[in-house]
Amino acid sequence: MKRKPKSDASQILLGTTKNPARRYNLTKDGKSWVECFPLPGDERETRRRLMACKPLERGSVVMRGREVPLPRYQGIYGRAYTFSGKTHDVEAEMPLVIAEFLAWANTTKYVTDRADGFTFNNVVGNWYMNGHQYIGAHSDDERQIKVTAKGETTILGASYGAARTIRFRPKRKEGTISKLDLVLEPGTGYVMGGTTQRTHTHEIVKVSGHKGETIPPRISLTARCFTGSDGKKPRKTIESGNYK
Ligand SMILES: O=C(O)CCC(=O)C(=O)O
Repeated sequence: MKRKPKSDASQILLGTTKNPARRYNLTKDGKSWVECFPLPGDERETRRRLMACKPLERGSVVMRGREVPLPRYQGIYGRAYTFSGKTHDVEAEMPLVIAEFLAWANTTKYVTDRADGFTFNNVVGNWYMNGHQYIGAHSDDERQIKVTAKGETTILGASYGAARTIRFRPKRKEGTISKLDLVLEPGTGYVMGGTTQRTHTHEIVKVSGHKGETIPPRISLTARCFTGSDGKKPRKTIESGNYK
């Protein structure tokens, strides 16, 4: 009898940030990774301040030539960001709670341990009002953010409010690249580092049905280092995955 060839399916990792401060390698060579850690400060108070600056409109993206609303509220601070067919302009003002987050992000080892002048200069805020709101699988457009000579990028995230799952999926099926489902508990920081944007997509998983309705709001802030000048369009816009 012919044996079925051994599946080449990716390893599936499951994680939670209940006990943060750990690194998950997404590739066997350890070049793509996610690290999580407890955030400083009072989570409830930060969440309250962030809820007070939720954008009024959901905003939109362009998918297959059509303008469609984002399935969450989103604000861009510091530098404009082009994705999914359009340039998302910065909000007129950066709320103090977001400016404080950006200043803190620039004191972390992800900045201070580097000798290349890397500084976070942009924050994307996402407000997911219940489990039905999500962000689809995507990876960051490396033409807009700082990439090292080794092809590494650093994106620092912070999660407040409801615990939600961030899912990392390998872009290639073959090999030993892992899929990771990481439950982000309130008050957790995470860094997507190394070559993660090249090898994996990430998303906040949608929770459908009644269960989704009952999930309280979650707010995330992600800090990036943009290399272009403010509001300048990159050479091309991206339409990566179903980023919406
Ligand atoms: O809400 C999150 O933690 C993820 C945000 C995200 O995927 C992004 O900013 O690219």
